Amino acid sequence: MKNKIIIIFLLSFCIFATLFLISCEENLTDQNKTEVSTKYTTKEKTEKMQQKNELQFSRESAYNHCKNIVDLSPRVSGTESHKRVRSYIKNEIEKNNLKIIEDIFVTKTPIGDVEMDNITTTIKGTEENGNKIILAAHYDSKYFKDEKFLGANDNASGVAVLLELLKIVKGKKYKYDIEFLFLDGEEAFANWSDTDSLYGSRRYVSQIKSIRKINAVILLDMVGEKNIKIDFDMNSSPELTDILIEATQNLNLTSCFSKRFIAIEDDHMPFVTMGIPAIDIIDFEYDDWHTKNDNMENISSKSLENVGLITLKMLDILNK
Ligand code: 1BN
Ligand code: ZN
Repeated sequence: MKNKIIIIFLLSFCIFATLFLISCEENLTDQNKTEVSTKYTTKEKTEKMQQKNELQFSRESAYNHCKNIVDLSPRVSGTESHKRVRSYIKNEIEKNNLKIIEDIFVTKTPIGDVEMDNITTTIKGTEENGNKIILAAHYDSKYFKDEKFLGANDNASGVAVLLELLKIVKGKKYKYDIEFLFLDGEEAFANWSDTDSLYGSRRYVSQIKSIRKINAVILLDMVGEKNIKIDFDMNSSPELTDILIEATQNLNLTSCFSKRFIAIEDDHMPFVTMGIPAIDIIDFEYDDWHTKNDNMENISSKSLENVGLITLKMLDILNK
């Protein structure tokens, strides 16, 4: 009987000791976990994920960019609030440790001389031959004399997708350079015409040294509307429309296409006219186009994400 008690006592001791050790180890692991997660700042974590090519397109982050830009808006070229949006874009580029190149110029418009600024940054490709793909979006908003026009969809949405893509493209190893081009002065100040519109893109193409170095231009405009329906733009280069279709099919996102075929004049036109392949990814059927209701209520983070994913897939195809 005495022996039995001793054995039971020893067994209980062993079980208790084992449970105690396991619980200590779990605490230690939790502690280590906290150490790892507090060891790095958000910026450092992003950099580490960029290096490992682990970053996913974040629809929340794209939506926040859109909201932040709208909160700083209107973005009429030449105004103080436009300057604040310029700073926001430049700050986001800097956060990714990339070099900002600004082309600040003054141009004649129907409301007088206006200062504009095309902002670019480039993520180098592995081939190092200077061949590039341009991802573009206009960041100015349309001027209205007596109205505060926010341009959430037109085109804070396109800029927001590009800013989120910056982070992801930086972690990829593409063959070609990827240039991010934040265009100014897309909107007309009075009536849309050859001379009153596309100020930034016309200026950009006037400075191109070799058109052969630009493999493709992908323009994002009005890409944030709920239930997005991307139009088939007949002014876009057919080879890039084919790639857009391939990318969208690949991602099972063909529901993002409209059934409309329309010819759109937008920032891709000066490139197309020069013989550079360019495409406008745009959903032009927008009830609140150029109205004061073009606000965040119309913006869907899902649409921003879908367009971001389609653009990334197009980059994969173009870099094959
Ligand atoms: C797109 C967004 N555009 C202006 N804001 C270009 C455009 C102008 C497209 C007129 C169609 C008609
Ligand atoms: Zn517009």
